[in-house]
Amino acid sequence: MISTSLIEKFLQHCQQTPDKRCVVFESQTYSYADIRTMAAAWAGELRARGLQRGERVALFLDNGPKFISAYLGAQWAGGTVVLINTAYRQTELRHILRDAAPRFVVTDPQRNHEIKNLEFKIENLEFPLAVPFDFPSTIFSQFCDEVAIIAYTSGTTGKAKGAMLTHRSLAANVASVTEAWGWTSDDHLLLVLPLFHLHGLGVGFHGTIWAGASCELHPHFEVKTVYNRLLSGEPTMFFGVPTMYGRLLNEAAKRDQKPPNLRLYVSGSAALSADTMLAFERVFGQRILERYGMTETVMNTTNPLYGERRPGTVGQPFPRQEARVVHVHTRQPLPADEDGEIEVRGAHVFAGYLNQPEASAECFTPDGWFKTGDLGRVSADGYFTITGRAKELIISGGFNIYPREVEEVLAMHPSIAEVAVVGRPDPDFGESVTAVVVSHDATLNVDDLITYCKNNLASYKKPRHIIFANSLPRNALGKVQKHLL
Ligand code: MCA
Ligand code: AMP
Repeated sequence: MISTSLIEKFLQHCQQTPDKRCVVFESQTYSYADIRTMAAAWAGELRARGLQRGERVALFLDNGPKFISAYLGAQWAGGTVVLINTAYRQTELRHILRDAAPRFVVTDPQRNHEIKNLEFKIENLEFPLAVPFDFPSTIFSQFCDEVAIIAYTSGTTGKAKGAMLTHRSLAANVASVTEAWGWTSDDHLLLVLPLFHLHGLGVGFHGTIWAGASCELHPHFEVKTVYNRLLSGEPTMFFGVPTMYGRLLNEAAKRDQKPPNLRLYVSGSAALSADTMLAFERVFGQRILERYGMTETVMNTTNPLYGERRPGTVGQPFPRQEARVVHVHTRQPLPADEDGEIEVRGAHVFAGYLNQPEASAECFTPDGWFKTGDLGRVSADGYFTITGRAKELIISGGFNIYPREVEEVLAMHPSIAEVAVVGRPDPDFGESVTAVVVSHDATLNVDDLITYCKNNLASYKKPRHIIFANSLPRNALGKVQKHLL
């Protein structure tokens, strides 16, 4: 069992290797000691402003040193961090801020206007902060079972649910990940994923500070910059969603030079097609390691560091974790190669959804297996394959979009009588959002509808295609038959 929390591990590294580089951002290098000082200042500031243990601090920030130091500082001060995607607009923000009721929201001045309408008092702090703070570095083992992070993940009702991850589950996760992938203090991760999701934060950043390693953090994925950084030979690892690998392949076709081998390329958050994986291997000379995770559990299964990385599969459970396939109705475990729903169990699994006792109880079996809602099978030699989803979900470029959420916004439009939202295969994003709309307003314009969605929801949720129909296909019970769309 893991008895150290992430913060404790980070502080140990700060003590042992204070001058080692921890994060590089926009050509500036921050050592472990630098990040510790910045995090301590945030912890002190939050404490000075009255933050109590267990109270929530929401981060509405893009990637950067401010995110990292406020994140570590809030946890160091005993707070729970609420992660917010910076693409979120009023509809999503209002829901999250009401549900999580954070004591503080840390954001940038350019985002104040999004928050202002939501009845939050705005105070501007100078960054970096300079309030001294020194907490003992060993107290965290006492609150390992308290919630470290609340991460919102879309619910089937269209409203996101706050998945509560404890210090213990985060530590169990990162210990398994670093072990499975042989992550050492010599590693330098090229980190371009958003930190407000667990792929970037719980895998990329946590792994870095758990291993006492370093990362090169970018504001976002920009294919030319990433290709150039890979060419430099400096990063030893790169983590991406399949869209990023597809774009890197297109970029390689335009370049004369190919990057030297990295220690490890990892893909996740959405299915990596066997075609992309094999094409990447042909062009870049090495095979991507595909793994499978979700917000509620962070990481579940992985292809091996050494051994066969089997295309189209997500590998086997991480060390100290369990996974199985059960029948979707009887919930009984299935033999190898039979299709069912994937369930996982272990210390890495979350503690439930905030303010949702029923949904939290429903997603666990009495003996502690978490029902992932992902359909799949397992081979006789233990490799898992994801074949579909029991939950209605569109995954576009690694971002989750619940059709219901987009339908609810479109249905409120005065000119729309009926609407159904479905995912369509997309060469870049894997899947893309398509809305089938019934309207009696002949002047209704596609661009106006898209703008309407963007004003209400994160832009990546907007439909990429809008199809007008006279009616929607419905079954005898009146339910829209989406497979016919
Ligand atoms: C951006 N846009 C998108 C997406 N991303 N549209 C559909 N799907 C997307 N994924 C839209 C923007 O709204 C904007 O529209 C326009 O594209 C340009 O925005 P930009 O940010 O420049 O886009 P991009 O460079 O094309 O971004 C693609 C991306 C990004 C780099 C692949 O989507 C990304 O970083 N994805 C990673 C998501 C991730 O980390 N997921 C992990 C969650 P407009 O101009 O109209 O406003 S899952 C997880 O955490 C679990 C643990 C797991 O298993 O990993
Ligand atoms: P999220 O709720 O944003 O954490 O998304 C988690 C979902 O992403 C999972 O339940 C899966 O449906 C999907 N996912 C993550 N990794 C993979 C993968 N390697 N292959 C297929 N689907 C994946």
